[in-house]
Amino acid sequence: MKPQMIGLAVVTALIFAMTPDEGLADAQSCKDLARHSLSALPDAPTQITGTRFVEAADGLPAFCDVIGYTAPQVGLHVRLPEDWNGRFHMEGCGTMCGVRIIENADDPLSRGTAVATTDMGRSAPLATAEWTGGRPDYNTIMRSGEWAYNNTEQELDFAYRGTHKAVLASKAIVAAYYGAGIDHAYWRGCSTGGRQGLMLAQRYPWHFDGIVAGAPAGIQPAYINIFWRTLTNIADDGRAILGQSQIPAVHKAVMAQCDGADGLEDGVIDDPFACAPDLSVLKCDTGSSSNQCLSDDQIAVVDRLYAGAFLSEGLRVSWGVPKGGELGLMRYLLDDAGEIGTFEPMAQDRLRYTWFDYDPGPTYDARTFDLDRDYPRLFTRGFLPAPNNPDVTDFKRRGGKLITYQGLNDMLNAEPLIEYVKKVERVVGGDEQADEFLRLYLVPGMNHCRGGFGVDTFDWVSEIQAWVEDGTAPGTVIGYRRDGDISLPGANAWPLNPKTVLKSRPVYDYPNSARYKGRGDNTDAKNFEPKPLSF
Ligand SMILES: [Ca+2]
Ligand SMILES: [Ca+2]
Repeated sequence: MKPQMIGLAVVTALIFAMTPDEGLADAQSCKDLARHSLSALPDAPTQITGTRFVEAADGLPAFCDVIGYTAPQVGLHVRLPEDWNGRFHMEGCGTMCGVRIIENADDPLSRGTAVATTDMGRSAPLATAEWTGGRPDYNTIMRSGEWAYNNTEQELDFAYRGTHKAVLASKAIVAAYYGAGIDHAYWRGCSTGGRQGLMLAQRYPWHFDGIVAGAPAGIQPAYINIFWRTLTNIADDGRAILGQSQIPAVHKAVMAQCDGADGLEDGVIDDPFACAPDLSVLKCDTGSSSNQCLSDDQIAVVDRLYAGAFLSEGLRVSWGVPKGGELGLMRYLLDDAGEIGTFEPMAQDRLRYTWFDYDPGPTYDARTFDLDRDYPRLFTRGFLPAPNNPDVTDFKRRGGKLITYQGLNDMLNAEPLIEYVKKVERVVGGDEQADEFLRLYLVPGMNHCRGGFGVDTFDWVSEIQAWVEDGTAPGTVIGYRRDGDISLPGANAWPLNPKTVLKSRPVYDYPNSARYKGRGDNTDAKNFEPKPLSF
């Protein structure tokens, strides 16, 4: 400890000795916050419906826990730490939201940052686990679309307005509590959270200084891949052609042909765009298919799944399954060959309640979807939540920084994000201009947001902070794979406990992907180098 720091420690100790109820004072200001009126906040009249003071524990500092909503019914959850560092972090949501999982922001909170999240305008019952004494079934809430039935108002909130209002309200709560302005504001989210992040850069460029937008959903306004995969596997008699239990054999055959092509057999295809597997190896010798081999019809399905969807005039309307990501098909091919083909609930709800101009409603059967007839009908509403405007020049001009990333095994497809980033580059005047504020990282082997066979844990918070606050742009970023853990890093996550790290890998900004140099420990990042992807 430096001498002046010892001095500071002594002074701090004296202050605490002189004011023994320092913690209580904060508990009092947290209590007072509940009576603070924000009902006249411009564009976001807000009610704080509850506050409680939470003592420091489990790696988190003491904080004031705040719930409330902003008009019309956009739910908020805000956490205000003691010893605030002047930063504001907002955490994105997932799928169709309706929940406030503030625990996902534990890592910035543990560093002294004020954190917030929103349900995007749809406050489902039991949306806030900790306040209801148990963990609600988040997935059922988030994957259900009934709320959007003939409900344009809430669909607007889900598209962009709710997030905007929640930002206004959360920032006002932070300012009211600390009596001071925010120094730096950050957004982090993946999937729907990534969509929210891009949308903020596009529509509200003044809200955040730094945005981390992972696997943004819906850049293709009607991302029909989430149900087309099921649809293209249903025969005329309604039965599934390829069975769910056959998918592992397909994955195995693809890995046998493409995994080692990058110089390392590690379960990860570093350049899936270069992988062109010969599927004939899967063909059964005898007439009947099994979990080990496929019929001609089944191989034709796999071919279609990889190729993606096209209108009969030739226009591509969806990208295909990423090579190496086949196991992600499990949730789209719910049935075994010969069973009645059924759709994943969320995919079906998108069609029933959110994409058509007039919601067909709960009786709609996705099997009746005709690509040529119905795909062009999805655009009036499908465009509402699509974060696809490449003109983010105002965000750049304001000094905003944007990191976006996606897994290359992601069933939501990375290709639309790559194409979007290329459009942004053209709009801002080229590669170099884009480099001043934008980085795209593609992560080999990672599924949607996390999981899969590659690394899936990154300290994006430190990367974006360093870029915004010190002007240090992210270069090579190290990703980690943790033992059995694909959850978001919690409090005290960084630096990661080395005992929990199985491997680390560098990720390079697009167009590069990491390749093994050919010698040395292949779990160590330093033995990899950048090579351009084929897309
Ligand atoms: Ca490999
Ligand atoms: Ca609707």
